[in-house]
Amino acid sequence: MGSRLAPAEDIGLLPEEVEEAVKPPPMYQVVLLNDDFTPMEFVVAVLERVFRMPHARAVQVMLDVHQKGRGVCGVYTREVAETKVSLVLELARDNDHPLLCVAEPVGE
Ligand code: TYC
Repeated sequence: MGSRLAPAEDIGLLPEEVEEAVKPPPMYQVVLLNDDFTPMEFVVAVLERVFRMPHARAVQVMLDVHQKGRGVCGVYTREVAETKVSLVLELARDNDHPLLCVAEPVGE
């Protein structure tokens, strides 16, 4: 049959499994929470390092969180979002800061 791919049903996939396989994955936003103790420069450094933000953007996001209480740092697949949350919490704990960060499904 030349180089054509087998139809999904020929390799044992049910229509709903095909549907699931081609759907884009659910996305999660990583949200940074404000607190009264974590130094601003530390938050900026975390945003630069973990979320690869340029300095000016990191300052802007930090100030936004400082003023509004929370802010989205980025949107990722679940595993990547959870890894970024763990990295932020580890950096915060290693430096004795109470900085908090959570991942939540987009659209909640
Ligand atoms: N509110 C902190 C301060 O005044 C700064 C801060 C910003 C802390 C953002 C956490 O996610 C945060 N030092």
